[in-house]
Amino acid sequence: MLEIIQADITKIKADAIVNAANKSLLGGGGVDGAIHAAAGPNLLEECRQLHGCETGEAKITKGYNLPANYIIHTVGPIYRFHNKEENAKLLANCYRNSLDLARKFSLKSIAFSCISTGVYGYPKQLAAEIAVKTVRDWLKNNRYQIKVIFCVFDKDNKEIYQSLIQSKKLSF
Ligand code: AR6
Repeated sequence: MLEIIQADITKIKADAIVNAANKSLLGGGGVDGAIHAAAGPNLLEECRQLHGCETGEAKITKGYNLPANYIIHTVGPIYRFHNKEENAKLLANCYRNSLDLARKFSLKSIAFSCISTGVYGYPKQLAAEIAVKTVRDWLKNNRYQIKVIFCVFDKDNKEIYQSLIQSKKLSF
């Protein structure tokens, strides 16, 4: 099941929310900064034990002061560092690996932020197409029941996701 919510992801009560982190996993700006600020300092403590995360990979922590039980930290590609195909592959890996972790922890709901579409510079339309296609394929291939929320923050992403989720046909 897919859903779009326009909200601050730190307010969402899902089994897990997905953070758009950096390779250090030690916090930053954007959604990462908001999640660390809302979760509290114990999150940073746990993140220090994880020794970073490669681009496209995902790691899980507790949610601490958040309404969500868990935080899945994934590192999206920095758009200018890769060609179009590499970017697409790395971004798809973020969604797939996050969903694999959710299944491993028997989670029943997961809210994704729009990974890489802020300071990492991924064009929003392209990123959303990859997000929706990857999640749909994963749900089809895994036969695992989980509610997937796309948590959009800005108006552009809201409109892009709404039109993608209405139409089954994607442009690739
Ligand atoms: N709730 C939901 N979405 C949000 C929130 C929020 N509170 N705040 C921002 N967004 P970004 P990236 C949206 O830049 O591009 C950090 O410094 C935002 O509108 O947070 O993957 C990390 O430490 C955008 O659509 O993440 C990394 O260094 C989306 O979240 C770097 O930024 C992602 O924007 C990662 O860059």
